[in-house]
Amino acid sequence: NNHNSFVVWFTGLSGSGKSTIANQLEKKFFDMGLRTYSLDGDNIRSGLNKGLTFTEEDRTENNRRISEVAKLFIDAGIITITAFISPLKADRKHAKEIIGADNFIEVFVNTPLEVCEQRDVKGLYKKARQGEIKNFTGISSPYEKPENPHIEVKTENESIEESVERIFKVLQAKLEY
Ligand code: GGZ
Repeated sequence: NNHNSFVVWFTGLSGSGKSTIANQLEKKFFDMGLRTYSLDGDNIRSGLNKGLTFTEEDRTENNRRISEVAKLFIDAGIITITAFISPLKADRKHAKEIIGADNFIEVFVNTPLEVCEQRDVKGLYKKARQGEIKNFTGISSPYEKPENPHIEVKTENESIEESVERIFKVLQAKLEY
């Protein structure tokens, strides 16, 4: 019953552009009349995962619960997009196992730390450097790059629109008509 549904699992640093790309991708599916749902910090860390911190243990639990929720969404036939840092290889591997390899598309938003830190849209990198935020990904907590993502996006080389289009084309090939 999960024809036509899959999880697009974004991974990348804070400020890499995951959410922006995810939102534009979702709009493309919406315009095609397809049902989608995006899971992100705004709807998961504020509710279901309220109380989880940024320790390694809590990130693992955060990512595990997201995977289980994403699985329910694809069972419901909904294209599901997740936009979380998901910094640990083992956690992404586990996500793929929970969701099912056939329904799991990993997209690595490979924006270098220097660029994310330069942008510092929310001022979090500055706070992390000053020690005001602990366990900050890329500064005081690891980010393990995926070695074999289905799709890799480099936001310095490509516009957001181009990245979205490239991801969309790969996913279109997975859709059944
Ligand atoms: C990383 C943090 C931290 C720490 C707060 N480390 O750019 P944002 O603000 O909007 O996105 C980041 C978000 C990361 O949460 P995730 O649930 O995606 O992370 S994980 O998959 O690792 O569980 C950032 C904000 O939360 N934030 N503290 N210490 N990002």
